[in-house]
Amino acid sequence: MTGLVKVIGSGAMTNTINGILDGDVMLVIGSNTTETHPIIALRMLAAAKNGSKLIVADPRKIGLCDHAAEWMQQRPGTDGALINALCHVIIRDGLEDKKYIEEHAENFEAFKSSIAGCSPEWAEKITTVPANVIEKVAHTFAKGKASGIYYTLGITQHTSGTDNVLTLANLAIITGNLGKDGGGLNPLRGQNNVQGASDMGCLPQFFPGYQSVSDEKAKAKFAKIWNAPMTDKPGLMATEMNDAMSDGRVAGLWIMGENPVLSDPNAAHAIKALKKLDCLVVQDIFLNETAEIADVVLPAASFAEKDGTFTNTERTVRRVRKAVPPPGEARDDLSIINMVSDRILGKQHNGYHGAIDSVFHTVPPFASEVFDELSTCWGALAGMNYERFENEVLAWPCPDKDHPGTPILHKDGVPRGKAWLSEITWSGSEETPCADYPFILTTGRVLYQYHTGTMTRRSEVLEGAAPSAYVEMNQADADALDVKDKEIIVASSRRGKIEIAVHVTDRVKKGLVFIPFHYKEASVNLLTNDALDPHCKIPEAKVCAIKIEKLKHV
Ligand SMILES: Nc1nc2c(c(=O)[nH]1)N[C@H]1C(S)=C(S)[C@@H](COP(=O)(O)OP(=O)(O)OC[C@H]3O[C@@H](n4cnc5c(=O)[nH]c(N)nc54)[C@H](O)[C@@H]3O)O[C@H]1N2
Ligand SMILES: Nc1nc2c(c(=O)[nH]1)N[C@H]1C(S)=C(S)[C@@H](COP(=O)(O)OP(=O)(O)OC[C@H]3O[C@@H](n4cnc5c(=O)[nH]c(N)nc54)[C@H](O)[C@@H]3O)O[C@H]1N2
Ligand SMILES: [Mo]
Repeated sequence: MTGLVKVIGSGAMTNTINGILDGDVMLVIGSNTTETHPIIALRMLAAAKNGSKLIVADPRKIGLCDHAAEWMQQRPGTDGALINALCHVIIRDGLEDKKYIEEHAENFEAFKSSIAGCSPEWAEKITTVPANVIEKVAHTFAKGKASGIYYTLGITQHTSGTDNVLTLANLAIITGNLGKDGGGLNPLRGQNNVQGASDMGCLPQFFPGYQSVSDEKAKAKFAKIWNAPMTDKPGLMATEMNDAMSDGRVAGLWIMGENPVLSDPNAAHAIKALKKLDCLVVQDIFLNETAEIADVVLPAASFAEKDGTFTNTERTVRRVRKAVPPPGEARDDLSIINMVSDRILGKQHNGYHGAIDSVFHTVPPFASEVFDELSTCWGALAGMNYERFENEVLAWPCPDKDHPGTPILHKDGVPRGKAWLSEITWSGSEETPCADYPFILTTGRVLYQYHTGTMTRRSEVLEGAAPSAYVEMNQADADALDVKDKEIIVASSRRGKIEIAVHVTDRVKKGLVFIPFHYKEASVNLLTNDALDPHCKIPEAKVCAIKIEKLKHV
């Protein structure tokens, strides 16, 4: 993780969405952008139309492939080898940006020797991408005036997720694409405000603004601001909590806006762990599958029923305004937290309704006050406030009231001084196909559904467009299994089994199947592997081994 922070800071896009139009090469790797970030995909398609070369690296024939100059169809879980080979060719053929490396990078010689063996022929054996395609892509990327990298879960949801990101950082650095319009290293973040949540400190090792809990200075600073002693021990990552619940280290859990019963890999293990808790509190806008097994359910208000800010993938902070009051006894998340913490501190609200503002349904401190406090804790937000949001769109860092914000990061070099070139040895997925479980299963999303479907499956239009679960399978595999399109089959892994309809398609190659995780009636997370990346603890949702059998009618 430190390596990652060294290079890319918070994990936001280094560049901007509109900046996609300024580049002349786009490498989109592990991102089904037209379905999962359709607005960003519009920029990519516009750029491609204007002559920017689109390179797609994805094991599935995704929508972008139709517009791509090159498509590398790697075997899932082999990106580390593929990217190391791209870097190998670039250096072998003398295409690296020597001036940038000299001025802005370090550890070049060690990095260069670490990839000496990563020839395109070596990578072809691992990835199945032809060596000549790897060479062509390496040349196109390195010769671009501005080559941008765009990646998401196909890169990160692996036990080698952190390593994969570091190899992409290496590629951006050796080609001098950090801090350049149209270039950069751009993770497209998932949820509308996942960037904001990370910025606020919803990470177990950080105070707000990525200030480490183990940093004495930060600890003293927050102890003073919050007038309370601070710990220097990082908490558990969400993905580490299931084991902690199972072995009794965690006895109570308060979940706000997540549905782990369906979204956690190896869901049966997650459900067992949740059921073992002494107390499970779920705060959600709907009674989701996790709320169904909770001891207490706190009804929350949706985005349209509350005030606050959302920070998007390019670090711009925007106001969210309450359009309608929350229904019934639902309250905005901040007010619920305030009410509970007031009770803990002994402040009374004269019963549930008494002190709640009857018009605004809120309990102080209000969202704007929380933001003001935050801007005193973290220099990157120091120049932002609700007044400025009325007229300006600001990207952090925005250190003072006159600062216009920073759309592109690292223009004058990276925060640590020089960008570190990491020596990464490719390691495969934790579970690979075998005689008993011969298929690689990869999982993900479709355009019309959002995660566990709590919201989208309540919309007739969206549900009508994508109403049921399916497994994408190649014709050759369907023939070998003697199954037909739309036939229900049994898919099972070492962890569980589901029944699901076959969708025969050339989107996947022989040996690979894809199942979206939106559907509770065929919850694919009963099959997936909860093995974690050792650094950032992301689970390996993109690769596990399964078998597929015909459904036997009895
Ligand atoms: N419609 C819709 N949009 C969404 C969401 C949603 O649920 N629905 N969720 C949002 C959230 S929170 C997130 S995080 C993003 C996720 O956005 P994406 O990461 O784009 O979504 P996924 O479908 O999970 O996976 C992306 C791609 O990874 C590919 N892939 C699988 N294995 C590998 C591999 O080993 N290597 C590579 N290079 N690629 C691989 C898959 O074929 C797929 O095309 O989407 C956001 N947008
Ligand atoms: N197999 C597989 N599993 C995956 C993934 C994958 O690609 N494959 N992707 C992973 C990723 S990247 C993600 S982000 C997760 C998503 O997993 P989750 O976050 O668990 O899934 P959601 O369905 O988005 O659940 C969000 C919950 O928040 C509620 N909600 C919405 N708005 C509000 C609000 O304002 N306040 C409150 N309190 N609640 C609200 C919704 O009703 C819903 O119940 O899934 C992960 N799991
Ligand atoms: Mo996500």
